[in-house]
Amino acid sequence: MAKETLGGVKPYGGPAGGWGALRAVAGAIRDQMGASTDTRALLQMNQPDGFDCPGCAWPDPRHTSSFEFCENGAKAVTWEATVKRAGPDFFAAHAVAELWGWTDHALEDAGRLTTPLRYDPASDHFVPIGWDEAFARIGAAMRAMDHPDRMEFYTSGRASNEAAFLYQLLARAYGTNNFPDCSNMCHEATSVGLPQSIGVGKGTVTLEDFEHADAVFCLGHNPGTNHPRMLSTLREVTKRGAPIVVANPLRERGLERFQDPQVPVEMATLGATPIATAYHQVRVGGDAAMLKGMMKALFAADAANLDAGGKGLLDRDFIAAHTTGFAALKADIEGQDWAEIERRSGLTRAAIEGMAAVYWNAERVIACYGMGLTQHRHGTENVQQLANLLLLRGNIGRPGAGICPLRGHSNVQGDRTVGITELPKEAFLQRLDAAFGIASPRAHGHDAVKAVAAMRDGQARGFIGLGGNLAVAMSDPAASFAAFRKLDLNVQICTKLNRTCLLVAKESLILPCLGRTEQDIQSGVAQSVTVEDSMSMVHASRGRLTPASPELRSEPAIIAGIAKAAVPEAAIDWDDMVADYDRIRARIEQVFPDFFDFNARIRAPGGFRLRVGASDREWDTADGKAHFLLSPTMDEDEGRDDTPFTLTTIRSHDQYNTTIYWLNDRYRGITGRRDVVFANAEDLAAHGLLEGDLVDVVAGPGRVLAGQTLVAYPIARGAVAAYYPEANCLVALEDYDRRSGTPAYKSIPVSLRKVA
Ligand SMILES: Nc1nc2c(c(=O)[nH]1)N[C@H]1C(S)=C(S)[C@@H](COP(=O)(O)OP(=O)(O)OC[C@H]3O[C@@H](n4cnc5c(=O)[nH]c(N)nc54)[C@H](O)[C@@H]3O)O[C@H]1N2
Ligand SMILES: Nc1nc2c(c(=O)[nH]1)N[C@H]1C(S)=C(S)[C@@H](COP(=O)(O)OP(=O)(O)OC[C@H]3O[C@@H](n4cnc5c(=O)[nH]c(N)nc54)[C@H](O)[C@@H]3O)O[C@H]1N2
Ligand SMILES: [Mo]
Repeated sequence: MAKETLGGVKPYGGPAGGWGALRAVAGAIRDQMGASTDTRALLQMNQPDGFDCPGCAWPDPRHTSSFEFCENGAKAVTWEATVKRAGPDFFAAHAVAELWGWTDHALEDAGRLTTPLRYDPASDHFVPIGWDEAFARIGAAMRAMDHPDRMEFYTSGRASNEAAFLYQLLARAYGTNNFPDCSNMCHEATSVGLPQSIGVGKGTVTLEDFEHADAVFCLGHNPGTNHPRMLSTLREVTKRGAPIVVANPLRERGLERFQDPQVPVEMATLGATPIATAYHQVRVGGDAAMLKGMMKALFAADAANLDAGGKGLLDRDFIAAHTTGFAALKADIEGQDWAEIERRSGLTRAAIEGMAAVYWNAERVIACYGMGLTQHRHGTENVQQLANLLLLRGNIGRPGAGICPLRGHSNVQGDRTVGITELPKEAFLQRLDAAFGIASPRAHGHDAVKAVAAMRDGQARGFIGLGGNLAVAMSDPAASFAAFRKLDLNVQICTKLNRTCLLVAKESLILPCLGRTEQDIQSGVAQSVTVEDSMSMVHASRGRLTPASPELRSEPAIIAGIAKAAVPEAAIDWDDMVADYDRIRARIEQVFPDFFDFNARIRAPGGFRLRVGASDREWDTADGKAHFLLSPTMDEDEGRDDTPFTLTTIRSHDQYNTTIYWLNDRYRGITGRRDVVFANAEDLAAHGLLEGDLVDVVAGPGRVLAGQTLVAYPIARGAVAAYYPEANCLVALEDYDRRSGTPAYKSIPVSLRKVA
């Protein structure tokens, strides 16, 4: 079928950003905020005195001057600041059985929740309930559990540091370390992999480092959609003439060309800045092979350089002084076979050598990466191979160089910092116990996959979600939906209705909370919360809008309400902390010494940076060294060669995780639909398929995504791509990285079955 006749599919010729982005913002405001609205909200985003953008975790360069434009930040804000409401009338009009049939988009588009709700099984409706009764019911259900490990405390990464800290305190006072969290599905490969390599599970660069980098590598992330403010940074890098090398199976417009809406000349002249200097369409799941190939090329070039009387291309002083494991890594890499590297990566040896040459010709290198590296069976090893590559030339812990994981939710990193972890360290638990007079449990708890498995198997009986939409975000909806339906208690603390709320248990409650954009008044005083961005900068965020409903409570207040009902015996003065968030911060400081002078330091414009040892070449590992680590395999996805295609799941330009704003994906040329599968044109021809054909995507018995339309797209051979969350039905719950628990959302072996 020709492009023109295939509905909603038309290649996009423009740059990322530009007028299309401005039009999209205007559309978002019109759609969600009506005529009467307060668009000032948008303008207060990331200002010294405003709120932190709930969009992404990319830092704001200024935090002190006017707001920085970002289309997808604007969508996140208008979606939250919408004038639409899902109040008691809405729930009286729609039974749960009916709502279940709505799309994910329609559920959230009903608007902001306004009042606490309890599920009434007799009528199959959610009905309003008072806060006190809601807390009493939750407390009673929690106290009825026969063991604290029956409860799962999920966190999605929008929660502030203050909310997350109280939440982990609640769970530990109650008696469990079951902390499934969104980062388990996201950068857990980073949180597990990097501490072993460099002693810290966070990025080592600051925004300023980008001003000094001589080359930037972008592996498996899509900033045009997911971290749009990063494009301004990348634009500056190319303007300086520093190369940007991309490894991504799909051609992503934001990595190719960017028209900066902040630059009037570019806008007026319709000019654009090219971003990538080299774009390598690595095979899906081919990064480990590519990274090993780059190191192999580097070792060879280093040897040749030494032979020719040079100093070599490795930073030998750094390696000797700061690392262990070099000899073993060298032997491992030199033992790899080029033919195998080419086959696994889908890139030619010449291409990989070219990438490596850019790497060794640059004095200072930053490597950025996202879900394309982490969401694989060997995601942890991928991250560690990237760290190896950087360590070989001392590219960690000096200006203009380092590793830069693109984090997910705007405060996912901060939530971890303040104690949301199923694997707590003993020293932290001792400080927590001393600060609050509790006896925290020592047994490690569940991550996200294990939590859903425990619910499925009946070991977990209760769930509280501090934000998020876990049942939809998780692999295998059939398994996760059934797991939720078996529960005794399902509590969702959220801003909008989503499918996880509709998975009713014996007792189900929806507790509506304030969003980032809204005023949070406690004891008559407007409160600020704090968040930590991708670069470990902690700063304050203060909402300005009038809350969507007078009945909304803040996340800290809701957590305190649950805590008082569930663990009344704990001698913790919850109300005192909630009355003034400075007191929560003082407690955070007491438990986490890195937050010294917390309340003073967040009052400084721009906040402060938390210590990241590796940024200063202080390696917080057992032996005080950075480690070269081996990966036993080059195959990220182990022996799954027998299916014709490997499917990766991606985000459209008009979604925020499970929140579907609209059905468009502008840069990939898709309008008004999401039921598409992107495939390489030559692969289509080789399999006797045509663009426009209707196919079922089959991952195994019972794992079928039916009725998708094929779209020819510049994507690596052998790869196909479909949207998350629709494609989650193709991922088995058991399909995850054994070391980090991260689901393998980015490499699913599939075949395509043409629908007659
Ligand atoms: N507007 C918006 N912003 C967001 C989000 C959102 O949904 N919408 N989500 C937030 C969250 S929670 C997160 S974690 C981040 C996610 O940010 P990203 O990491 O950018 O997320 P994805 O869209 O999942 O995929 C990234 C890229 O990986 C590529 N890719 C797929 N498979 C492979 C592979 O095997 N190898 C390589 N090298 N690349 C591959 C895809 O083509 C895609 O370009 O964004 C955050 N920001
Ligand atoms: N196939 C596939 N699956 C994936 C991924 C993938 O790339 N591919 N990515 C994974 C990743 S990286 C992530 S992070 C997860 C996302 O998993 P989650 O974080 O669980 O999901 P979200 O869609 O971000 O959550 C949306 C809901 O959060 C609530 N919410 C919004 N704002 C607030 C707030 O301020 N406070 C509170 N309390 N609630 C709020 C709203 O009710 C909304 O419905 O999905 C994972 N799943
Ligand atoms: Mo994420």
